[in-house]
Amino acid sequence: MEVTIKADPYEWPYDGNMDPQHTALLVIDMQHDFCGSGGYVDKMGYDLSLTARAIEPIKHVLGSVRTIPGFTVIHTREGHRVDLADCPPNKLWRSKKIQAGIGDPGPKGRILVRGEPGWDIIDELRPASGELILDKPGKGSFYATDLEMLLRTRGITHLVLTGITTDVCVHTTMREANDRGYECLLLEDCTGATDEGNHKAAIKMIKMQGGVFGAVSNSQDFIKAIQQLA
Ligand code: C5J
Repeated sequence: MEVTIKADPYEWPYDGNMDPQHTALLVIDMQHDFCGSGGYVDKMGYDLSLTARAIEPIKHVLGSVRTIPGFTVIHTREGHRVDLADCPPNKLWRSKKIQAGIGDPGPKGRILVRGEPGWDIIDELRPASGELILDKPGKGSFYATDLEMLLRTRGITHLVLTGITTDVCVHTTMREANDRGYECLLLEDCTGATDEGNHKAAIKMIKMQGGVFGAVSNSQDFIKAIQQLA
């Protein structure tokens, strides 16, 4: 059975069939630091509801994907070593400049530091047994990680992207994945940014030039399509 997803600017994937054996769902940085109170985004003073709104749609997508044998799920976490040895000095400086210093103490522990409560994935989207977890020091999921190796080892060629934030970690990952030849789909309601204008712009950018980085769909259309595989 051929499964395709209703998407913009083209029915996804380009090659006419979404094969779960060669597709991975990426859930990017659904950590307290990015959508929970007392975390990094909260400390920066942004509206948490803009990132937290992705939680429920992602929960439904995960529930659906988990019923399909062979569908790879990868959760990512942005964060740094306890001694911040992997935190570039300019990243650290910028964070301190806006009173959200990486490594500084906060209500959810040290900001963006591995092992701290704020760095943890939120309870609602806790990875299930067998799902992969990837720690990254930067915004993109490929830089300084073994993501490429994990995908190649499993023969994955197609990526479905969810998570936060749309304009930073999700976009960086999607752009890099696209350059590496992965066929990418972003689920719009499963993402969110710290600024609504940036979220909308990030979505628009993907759809330019016939889908310059891939295509955009939503949780409902994605779930409807993959239910045929369950
Ligand atoms: C940011 C992320 N926004 N996960 N990180 O700093 O998008």
